[in-house]
Amino acid sequence: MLIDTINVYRVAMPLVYPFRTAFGNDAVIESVLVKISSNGIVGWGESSPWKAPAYSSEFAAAAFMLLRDFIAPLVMRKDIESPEQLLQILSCIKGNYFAKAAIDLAWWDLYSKLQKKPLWKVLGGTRDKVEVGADFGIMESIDKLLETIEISIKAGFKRVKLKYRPGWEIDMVSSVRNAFPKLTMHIDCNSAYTLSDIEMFKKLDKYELSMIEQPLMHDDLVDHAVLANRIATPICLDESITSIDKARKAVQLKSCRWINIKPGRVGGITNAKAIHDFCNNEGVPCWIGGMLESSIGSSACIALATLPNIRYPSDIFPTKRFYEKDLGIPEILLSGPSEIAAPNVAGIGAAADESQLKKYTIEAATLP
Ligand code: OSB
Ligand code: MG
Repeated sequence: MLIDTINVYRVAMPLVYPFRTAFGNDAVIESVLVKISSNGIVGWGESSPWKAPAYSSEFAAAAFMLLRDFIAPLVMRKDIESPEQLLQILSCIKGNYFAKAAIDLAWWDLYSKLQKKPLWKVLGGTRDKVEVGADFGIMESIDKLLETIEISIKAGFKRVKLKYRPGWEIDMVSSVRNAFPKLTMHIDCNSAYTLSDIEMFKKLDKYELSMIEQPLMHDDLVDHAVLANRIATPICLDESITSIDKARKAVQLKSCRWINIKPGRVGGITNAKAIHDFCNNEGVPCWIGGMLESSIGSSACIALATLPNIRYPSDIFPTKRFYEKDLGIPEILLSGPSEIAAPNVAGIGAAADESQLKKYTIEAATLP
């Protein structure tokens, strides 16, 4: 697979309403797209670190620049036959997982297209439909939240994730638990807390949350192990797991009982699969997270969610939940209550809609 052309795009995708989390209120999602070509066949990749370095230290403008000035020149005109070879080529760049993920996804799309197989089958997926959950940002009132949860329960969603931040905490969880005693639910703190909040986390134990996602610092493993030892509710790490090495250390330290795998955050599909396989061997269950990607990035998440150690409904959403029109085609649709079908086409299963791409592009580069 000789890579002969590379296109890089930084795009801004307007949301239908702002997404409110512990790290900010966003009305537009900035994402980075990569198109690689080999002999006329193209592969699409996407990764979405967002506009500001508020979820992690990465951000879209920097990822774009890194892809254009360092990563694309490293990959250009190379004959890359295996995912390990791509990792090897990129190994001289430290960190910058989101930027690396965009090219990794494009490589996997192209690779599975050449094999004429869906990506999820190439990866060894064991189911053709994946379970997905409903997810709620911080809202203007508890009543509004309860009303919205009720709608998703009626629509058949099997679990609910609630964004959690100072000012939207125990009272919120207790109201939801009172209204829905049997609901499978968890909270996502997006690293808004420290060990000085242990008493608050202990109080959450009685609400039987299935897990608490990323309570402490975005790059911490040690304090999470301390917290995990003091509370009954399982901890799930998201932000802290940026590599297979971090996953190994988290398991060794007992920092978490679950791992949320996001292909962007860990540098792509090869690393995501490696983390999945490692956790499977260690008996640590996983699920797949997302960054509100277009259907290109979401399709990679769907492929990963077909793997056997994905044991909780994933954060993969139908396009219409966040966007009026998807940047990718086809858009993501539910195939049934709380479920999305893995596509039966070769590759990742989505590509950019050229007119949407043109509309949303902030900057673009072409190599050579
Ligand atoms: O922490 O999981 C997160 C979205 C963007 C950035 C970070 C996160 C999220 C989500 C995804 O929570 C949920 C969703 O896709 O609605
Ligand atoms: Mg999270």
